[in-house]
Amino acid sequence: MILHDFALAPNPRRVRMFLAEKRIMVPRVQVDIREGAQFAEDFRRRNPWSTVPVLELDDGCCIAESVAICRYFEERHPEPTLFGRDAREKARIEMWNRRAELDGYVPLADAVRNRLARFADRAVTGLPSGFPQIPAVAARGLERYRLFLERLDRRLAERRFLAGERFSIADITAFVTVEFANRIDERIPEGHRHLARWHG
Ligand SMILES: N[C@@H](CCC(=O)N[C@@H](CS)C(=O)NCC(=O)O)C(=O)O
Repeated sequence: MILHDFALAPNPRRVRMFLAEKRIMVPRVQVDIREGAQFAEDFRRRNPWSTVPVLELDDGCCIAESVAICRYFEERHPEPTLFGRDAREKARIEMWNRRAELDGYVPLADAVRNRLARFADRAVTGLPSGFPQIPAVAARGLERYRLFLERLDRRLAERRFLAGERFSIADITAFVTVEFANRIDERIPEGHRHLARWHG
């Protein structure tokens, strides 16, 4: 088994945090997406969508998508659970993880990719060119990300972690998102003290 990783990228970081929580060691290889290694033919054979992370199993089966990879490890190593135990907890964690990804990570990624010079003509992940940056998309992404932080702060006023009293995959997704925002110098706003407590 090998994890196709890139140390500087947020989605592979989700998987690395997940593995660290479960104390699982997996051999890793770096795919330097800043140098375009995700577009090399041998990588595209593993994941035609040209994104990391990818988990390659011993029989050659390749699993892309960070949450799918995390689910694989949850099945193989159930303890400590990061996806929940019973129907209710599993559903709550799924709900918060989807919110963190769809209302937090995705808008923020739009803001980052439509703003940083490094992504000029590459505003869409996994494509080498042909997608110019659109400043209005960056602005809307940032607005939505800030709204997400407000909601997160309100939620964390009531609960220790996103989905309740147990740390979960939802916290990992949200944490990596908040860290990713540093790329565009977007910090946790002053008044968000519950969010600041959770972030540590
Ligand atoms: N939904 C995917 C997103 C993967 C993704 O966007 N990966 C980025 C790194 S964080 C990537 O590989 N980017 C390649 C590129 O920019 O072309 C997942 O959760 O794994």
